[in-house]
Amino acid sequence: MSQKLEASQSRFMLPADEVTPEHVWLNRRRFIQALGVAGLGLSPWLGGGRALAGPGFTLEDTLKGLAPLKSRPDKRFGLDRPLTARRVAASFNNFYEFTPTKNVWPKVERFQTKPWRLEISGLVKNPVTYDVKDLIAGQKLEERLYRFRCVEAWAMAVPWIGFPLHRLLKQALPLPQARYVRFRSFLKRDQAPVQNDGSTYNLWPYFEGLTLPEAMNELALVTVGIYSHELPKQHGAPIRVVLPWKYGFKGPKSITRIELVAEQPRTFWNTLGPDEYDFWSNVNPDKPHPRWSQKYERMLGTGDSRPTQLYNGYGSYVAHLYAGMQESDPRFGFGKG
Ligand SMILES: Nc1nc2c(c(=O)[nH]1)N[C@H]1C(S)=C(S)[C@@H](COP(=O)(O)O)O[C@H]1N2
Ligand SMILES: [Mo]
Repeated sequence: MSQKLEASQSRFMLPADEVTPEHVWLNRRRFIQALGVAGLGLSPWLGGGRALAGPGFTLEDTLKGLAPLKSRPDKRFGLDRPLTARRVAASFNNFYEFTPTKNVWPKVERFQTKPWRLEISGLVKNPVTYDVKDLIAGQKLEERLYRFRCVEAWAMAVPWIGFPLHRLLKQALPLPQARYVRFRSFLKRDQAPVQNDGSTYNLWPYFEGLTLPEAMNELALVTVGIYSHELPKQHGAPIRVVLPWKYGFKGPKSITRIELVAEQPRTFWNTLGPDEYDFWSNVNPDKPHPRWSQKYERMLGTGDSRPTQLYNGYGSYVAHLYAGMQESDPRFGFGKG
């Protein structure tokens, strides 16, 4: 292991890294009480409980055996808050293919993420299908400390490892008609229990989309690791998208296809709940979700409350994408302003 890697690892060994899942659970319950949020869709704070791993399957099992990844720290992305502890981030997730609760890790044991193929197709000159292992081996990886904001008002700050999405798109050579990008996650009904139950959010595989300029933005990260290692399955192994200026659901996990298209694509949550989850979904404190305020966010693990920032604080990178629009423009954020 390189010195650089060791140094970057020790940076993350904060006291909070010892926080146990029990603390997470307690904070979560406090959080539920504080917000008084209930309902369907993206707000099932109430789900869960400690669930139902196979006998002896532990959170530790989802972290052990992850290969370390070499990366160069990208110094442009400093944080205004402490990193979320590794085990906290790995034990409070949204991954509806496995469960509508936050307790995803106990459900991923059977999920096979190797080998994995990723197709880049559609309106491109150079369609290509990568073996993800080779794709990762062939990239210069960067480590970026990003804030991350879920539409449900929880937040974290984590060291992702990946590379800019624009690299893949440029290699594929988009045709002039390509104006949007559509992402598709996996379909493995035998490994993802909710995909197999025939009812819950029955629109699989998960799909998302961006405009091509959004996808080409420097911030849009093809993500293959976190905390100096490959992604644990609950974080969307082996390859996912992270868009730190948008609500978390815009970044699909465990993707299998990136397709360039001419028309604005439909998206999973917008199709299921068009009044609540917009195509744009840029983080905006002044656009409440129809069922809760977006003024504040709660940090996972510590429970700290912080004011939400427009574009999650990344306006210097992305505000130009939405320049000139009116307050009422959904690109500015969604909800009853
Ligand atoms: N395929 C897929 N991708 C997904 C989701 C999902 O349910 N399925 N949930 C989204 C939501 S709502 C959030 S907040 C983030 C959560 O990422 P994390 O669990 O790594 O924190 O993943 C996003 N990507
Ligand atoms: Mo989310």
